[in-house]
Amino acid sequence: MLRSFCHSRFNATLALIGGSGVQSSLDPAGREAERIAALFWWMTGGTVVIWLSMVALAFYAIHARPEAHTEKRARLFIIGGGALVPTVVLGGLLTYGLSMLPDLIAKAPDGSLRIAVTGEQWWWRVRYVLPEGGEVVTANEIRLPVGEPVQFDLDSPDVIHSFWIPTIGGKMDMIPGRQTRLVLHPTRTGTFRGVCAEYCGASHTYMAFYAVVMEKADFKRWLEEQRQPAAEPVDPLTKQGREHFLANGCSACHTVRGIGADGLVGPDLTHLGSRLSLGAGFLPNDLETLTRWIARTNEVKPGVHMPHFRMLPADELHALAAYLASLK
Ligand code: HEC
Ligand SMILES: [Cu+2]
Repeated sequence: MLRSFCHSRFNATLALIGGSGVQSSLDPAGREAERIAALFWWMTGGTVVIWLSMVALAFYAIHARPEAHTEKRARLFIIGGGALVPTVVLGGLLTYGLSMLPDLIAKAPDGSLRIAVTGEQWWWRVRYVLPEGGEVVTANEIRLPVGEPVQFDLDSPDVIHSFWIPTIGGKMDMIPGRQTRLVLHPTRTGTFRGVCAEYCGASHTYMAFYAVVMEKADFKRWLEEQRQPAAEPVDPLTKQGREHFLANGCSACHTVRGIGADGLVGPDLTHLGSRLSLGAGFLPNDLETLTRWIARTNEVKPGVHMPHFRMLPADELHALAAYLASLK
């Protein structure tokens, strides 16, 4: 377990230090992130120029002889350098920054892909709103078609979270009792990482997700697969696993479409096996981790709202994990 924790921290740290990778706003893969990166470089450039001028002036002031300046020139210098130049420079940078706002909070054009994301403690409920009506429900992973605008409708039932995929765009708060909106335009395919950017409780740090930007045709195929009910178990082990899932009350909290499990407290598990991560973007999705998750949930994720199932015999845990892993 510790290894997995360190592993994900390690990855995130690397991404931050490297200034590139799956979670960097300076290596943009979206139109909004490109603008934010440009804003960052202009502001940084402005800061460097102002700082260098101030250092130069300080050196000049140390070495200049006071009698070299008339009273009038000194006053002009104070008004010009102390008020006029800062007002013009900072005003310019501010205007440039503010002029981006209307675009960043605009609605997506009619007919655009819409995804409702709810921030839960501490995971993401994801619903694709289909243009023909209906929804495709999944969790803890977001897939997007490249080159198309997508509108996220964001909310939360209890505490404030913030939805952020740094590589694709800016962040937006998820506020109880209100719906907020974020429009993004992914510009290249790849697997990126999103995080919760507002401290929301014990497992805030472990509330992440993968955002996979795909070719349009691949995305369509993926969405159609996600729309299907859960795969039928084909071998005795996974068949047993399904029975254990229903017998142990997992279905009170989890939905697995097609087997009569329709709980809404936890993430939809209908296609759990197809997801890149487990437990909201911070654990690898493999059999070993899945078994540990079910048996020792509370040790794996602090404050988690899922009971642990340590009392189950090992073969039952194994069958449960095998069944969930088979749900591609
Ligand atoms: C009381 C409600 C509850 C019960 C009962 C419950 N779970 Fe959960 N489960 C949750 C919640 C809430 C989460 C999300 C936790 C998080 O990531 O913070 C979760 C997460 C999971 C995940 C990770 C999902 C993902 O998207 O990564 C798996 C797998 C899982 N549960 C399996 C099970 C199994 C198997 C059982 C029965 C043995 C079970 N759960 C029983 C509430 C429950
Ligand atoms: Cu959060």
